[in-house]
Amino acid sequence: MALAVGIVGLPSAGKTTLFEALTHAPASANVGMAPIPDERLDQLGRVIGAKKVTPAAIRVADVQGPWPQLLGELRQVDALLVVLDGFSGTRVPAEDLETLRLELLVADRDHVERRLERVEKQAKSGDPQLRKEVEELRRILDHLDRGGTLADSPGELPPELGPLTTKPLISVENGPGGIDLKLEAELAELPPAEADAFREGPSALGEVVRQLFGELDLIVFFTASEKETRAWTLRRGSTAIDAAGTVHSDLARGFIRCEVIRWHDLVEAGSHTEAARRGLQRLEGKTYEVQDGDVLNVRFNV
Ligand SMILES: Nc1nc2c(ncn2[C@@H]2O[C@H](COP(=O)(O)OP(=O)(O)O)[C@@H](O)[C@H]2O)c(=O)[nH]1
Ligand SMILES: [Mg+2]
Repeated sequence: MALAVGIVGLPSAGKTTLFEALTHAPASANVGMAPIPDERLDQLGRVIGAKKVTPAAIRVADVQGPWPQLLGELRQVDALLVVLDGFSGTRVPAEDLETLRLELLVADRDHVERRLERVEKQAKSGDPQLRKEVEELRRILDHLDRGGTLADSPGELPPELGPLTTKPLISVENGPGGIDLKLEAELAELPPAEADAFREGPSALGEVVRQLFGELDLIVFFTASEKETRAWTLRRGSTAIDAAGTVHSDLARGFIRCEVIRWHDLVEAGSHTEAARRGLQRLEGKTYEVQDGDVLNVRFNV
């Protein structure tokens, strides 16, 4: 499952506009994939002569609904993307960001409190596991009431909690002081080269995506064949077998070993064969830690 990002912000701040700009999907979709521009992938595709070049993507949700339901959905995502109205002249973006942070803090406190009430009732049965959770939740609530946050709460958080305030949060100011999202949503309908020519440079949304990558601690690896050359995301620290599973479960199941070339070596060599001849291709096993920019070819047998 691809990593997911939820868009939050005040009504009419430009959430759906950002969704359209990132995913190139219609506003009615609510969930879409945001392709991640990557110059390395373009170079690889050209050198390989790939018929199809597929960028890596992050799932983006333009979360809808009344506040409680919306918060429930946001607990499921990996990061939050906040849109701040900087175009209408009626809002102060920095203040709106502060308000939202407070709302998330309050929502997390309420969430802990409600869970504590529920688990306290269940713990009357004497189940030691539940009693332990009651103690943990009381300790956390006490920490929150002293002005702490879940992010700096000592000890482990119960995994069922799904906190909001510990998620990476990236804000986008919509307007002349930040990114003109309305323009970006319109340009998303053009081929990327034409859009770049129009704004005389790459989209500032690329920077937002890069920030997300950093916050989520993601790396990119590539698979490069003539049929399809493709970029994939992976959590930093993942191994060759994780990468194989990202491409297809069969590749992980039947994993034998994997050939690894640095993307730049492959571009310079011009082909897998030439890279191998130059000794730039390595053979690695399941536990190899995949590096950002690796081109992988998994040998497998099912
Ligand atoms: N002028 C201008 N209008 C914008 C901008 N971004 C969004 N809008 C308009 O503001 C309205 C609300 O935007 P929308 O994305 O639907 O907001 P949401 O309620 O947060 O999803 C729409 O009519 C947009 O076209 C912008 O950067 N400039
Ligand atoms: Mg909307």
